[in-house]
Amino acid sequence: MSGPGSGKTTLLVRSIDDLAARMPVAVIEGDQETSVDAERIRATGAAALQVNTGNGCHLDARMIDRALGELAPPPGAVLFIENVGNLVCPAAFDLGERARRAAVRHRRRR
Ligand SMILES: Nc1nc2c(ncn2[C@@H]2O[C@H](COP(=O)(O)OP(=O)(O)OP(=O)(O)O)[C@@H](O)[C@H]2O)c(=O)[nH]1
Ligand SMILES: [Mg+2]
Repeated sequence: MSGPGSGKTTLLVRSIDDLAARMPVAVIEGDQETSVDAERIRATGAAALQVNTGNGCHLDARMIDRALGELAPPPGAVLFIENVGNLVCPAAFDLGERARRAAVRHRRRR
């Protein structure tokens, strides 16, 4: 979770590169409209499902339940959830996650 454009998908892609050889990885991508992020994740070889929330500014547990049924990750898989780029709404909703992480964008050195 974190604000729009702060590096959530970039961090996930990099994490999958590090983890994929050791365990299956699946990703639920929350976004208000597009499916671009899920395509970026699938390009790594990991399973990904886009959940579009439309006017909604966060994912909820029911959306995760539905998406999990569709993704059907194998036992032992690690599941990442990228929430909608919004630092306010997602904080109040329990998705059943074990841990939450915020992506913080660092300025690149010149
Ligand atoms: N300088 C810098 N740029 C970054 C960093 N992480 C990501 N970016 C760039 O920031 C832009 C947005 O990154 P994304 O990973 O798409 O960010 P996001 O949080 O998933 O964006 P949304 O899903 O649209 O909210 C891309 O152009 C990335 O290349 C970082 O640590 N430093
Ligand atoms: Mg993203």
